[in-house]
Amino acid sequence: MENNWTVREYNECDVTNIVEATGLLPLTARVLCGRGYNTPEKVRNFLSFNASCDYDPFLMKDMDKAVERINKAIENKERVCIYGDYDVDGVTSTTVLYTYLSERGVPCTYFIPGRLEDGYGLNKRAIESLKETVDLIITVDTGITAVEETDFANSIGIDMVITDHHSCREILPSACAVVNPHREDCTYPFKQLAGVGVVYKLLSALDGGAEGILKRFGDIIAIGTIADVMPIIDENRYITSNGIANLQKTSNLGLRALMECCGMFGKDGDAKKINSAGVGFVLAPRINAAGRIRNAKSAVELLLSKDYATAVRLAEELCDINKERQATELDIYEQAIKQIDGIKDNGVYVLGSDGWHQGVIGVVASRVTERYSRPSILFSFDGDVGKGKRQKHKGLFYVRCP
Ligand SMILES: [Mn+2]
Repeated sequence: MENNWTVREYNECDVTNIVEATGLLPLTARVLCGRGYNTPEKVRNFLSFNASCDYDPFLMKDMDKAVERINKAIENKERVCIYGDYDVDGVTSTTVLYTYLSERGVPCTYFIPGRLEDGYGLNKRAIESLKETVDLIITVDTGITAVEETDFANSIGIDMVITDHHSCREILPSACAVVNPHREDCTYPFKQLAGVGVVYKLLSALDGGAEGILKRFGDIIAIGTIADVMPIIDENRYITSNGIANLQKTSNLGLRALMECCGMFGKDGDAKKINSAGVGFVLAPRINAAGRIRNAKSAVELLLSKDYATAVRLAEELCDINKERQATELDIYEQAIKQIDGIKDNGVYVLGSDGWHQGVIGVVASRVTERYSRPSILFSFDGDVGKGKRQKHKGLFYVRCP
C-alpha cells in the first residue's frame, strides 16, 4: 500500500534552453517541460496568462440558436426558469445566469434539484411543477442526457435551451439549442470548460463581448471552474486568473461575507492574497456543503444576497453546515478504515453500511483511495437497497466480480 511517484520524462536540452531564456529555476523548467511546455515561447505564454484565449462564443455549436431563443425571451419578457445542479459549478452557473437575465428584465426563477429527494439531472416531476408558470427552461451544468425530459417539457408547452459540459450520448435532446463543447459536431477550440464556463460563453454572446461579463461575474465563474476541478490551462486559466484578481475586491455581498467568515480578510479590511487553493479548499467546500447536507438553495441565495445582514446570516449558516459535513465525513471515514482493517488487500475496497450519508460517501471514497492507493466504492444502505459512490485510482477503476 504505497504511493510510487512516476516522474514525467523531459528533455534536458529543453530545460537548459528554458532556464537560459527565461531565468526560471531548473526545477520549475523541468515541471513545465514534463507538462508539455517545452519551449521558452510556450513557457512565456503559459506564465503570462495571455489574453488570446478569449475565443468567439459563436464558435460553439448552437450558440446562435440559444442566443436567438433567449433574446426572444428577453424581448417578450417570457417567464424563464434556470435549472441547475447542487454542486458549486451548478450553483455558480445558476447565480450568474439568474442575475444577468433578471437585470435584463426577465421574470426569472431557478430550480436546483435536491441531492437526496430528486437526484442529479432533470426530472419530469420538477418540469411538471413549472407547467403553469414557465415558458422557457434553460439548463446549466446539466441536461445533456435529458432526451425524454425535454420531449416531456415540449409536450406541455415549455421550450428548452440546454447548456452543459458533461459527455454527450449519441442522441441529443430535441431542445431549441443544445450548447456543449463536447458535442461531436462542435468545433469550439477549448473543450474543458466547466458548466459555468459554458454559461460565461453564453453570457458573452448575449452581451456582445466577454469584458463586461468577466468584470461583473469573473470571481463567481472562477470559483465554479476551480471547484469542478477543471484543468487550469488555456481558456480556464484566462477565466480563473481574471476571476481571482476580482475576488480580492469582490462586489458580491455573499462572497464578501463568506470570505470574512473564513478569515480571508486582514485587519486592514483588505483581502489576503487569494489563490486557487484558497478557492478550492476554503470557499468551494462551504458553498458545496449546502447541497450535500441540506439544500443548495441557501448557497444560491448567499451569492444573490442584496443586503449585507442576509449575506452574513447565510455565510454563517454555510460555515456551520460545512462543520457538520466535516464531522459526518470523519465519522464515516473512521468506520470505513475499521472495515478495511478486517479485509485482505485485493486491489479494490468495497465498503458499506446502513445510513451512511449519501452526500458525503463520495468524498470519503476519495480519502480512502488516497490513503491506500486503491480504488474504492462506498455504499450507503437503506434496507436492501444500497447506493454507491466510487473513486478511481490512477485513472483506473476495476472491480473483480466474485
Ligand atoms: Mn459541472
